[in-house]
Amino acid sequence: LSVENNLRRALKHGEFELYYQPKIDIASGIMTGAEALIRWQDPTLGLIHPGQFVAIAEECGLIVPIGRWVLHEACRQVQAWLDFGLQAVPVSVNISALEFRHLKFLEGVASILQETGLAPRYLELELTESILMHEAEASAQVLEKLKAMGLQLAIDDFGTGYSSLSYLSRFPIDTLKIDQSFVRDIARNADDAAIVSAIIGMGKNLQQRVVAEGVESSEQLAFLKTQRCDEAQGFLFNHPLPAGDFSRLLGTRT
Ligand code: G
Ligand code: G
Ligand code: MN
Ligand code: NA
Repeated sequence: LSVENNLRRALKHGEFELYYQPKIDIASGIMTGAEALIRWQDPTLGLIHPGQFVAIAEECGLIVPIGRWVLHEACRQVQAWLDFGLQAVPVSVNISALEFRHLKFLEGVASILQETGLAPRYLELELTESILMHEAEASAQVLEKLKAMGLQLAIDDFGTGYSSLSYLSRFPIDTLKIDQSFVRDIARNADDAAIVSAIIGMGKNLQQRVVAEGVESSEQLAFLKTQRCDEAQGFLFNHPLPAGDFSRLLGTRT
């Protein structure tokens, strides 16, 4: 209960912050996008990672207003980069099940885009397989509406949930993000290498971009390159960065 009260206070007092982690086009090395990752700057405890509070926020429903804040802040920030003349990239936002199923989710996304003036192609939503497969027909309809609005859609942690492959091909998904648990040992473990290759091949056939998450070594990157994986995200390139540091990265791009 006290964490819940602290989360309410954090929302009210502006203690949340977004960090941004670049996604890199493997063939060219160019940054193609970034994932927004929430952090909580508690006045006494310091920087708190989402692993320590997102599940609690989901249990008490506070993830809905927190998620709205995240979406608004991400859109506001990208529009600010554009207004500043920086070559901004699309930003991906993690969406919780409760947010996605909220009756006002679509309305909320639309009003945030309107309030911030951001072109919808700069916003990507990351959804997990379990979010989508729970009431798959209803999910498909929400996804179609988001696509009609012009947003990008990604499946996060791909491979860890269970997707019906027939649904997967019918959902209007732009991007598959391979979960980092499969990427970790690709250079050494033949089974993980086979799984990652299969996901890349499937993405190609379904015309979806494939992003490998958690890329930490040049050996992992070399393998992904041989398999023609589209993009990579991970500590090999950048850790998640505060907005100021990320802005400098945008400013120094050629
Ligand atoms: O760095 P990392 O600790 O940022 O993130 C840990 C987990 O928290 C990941 O599973 C990530 O998807 C989730 N997460 C990060 N930011 C957000 C957010 O803004 N909203 C939601 N719902 N989850 C987030
Ligand atoms: O579930 P999701 O994919 O949204 O979670 C992203 C999480 O992965 C965040 O906690 C982020 O900080 C973390 N992360 C990003 N890059 C790396 C990496 O190269 N290695 C590891 N171990 N974690 C990473
Ligand atoms: Mn994610
Ligand atoms: Na992920």
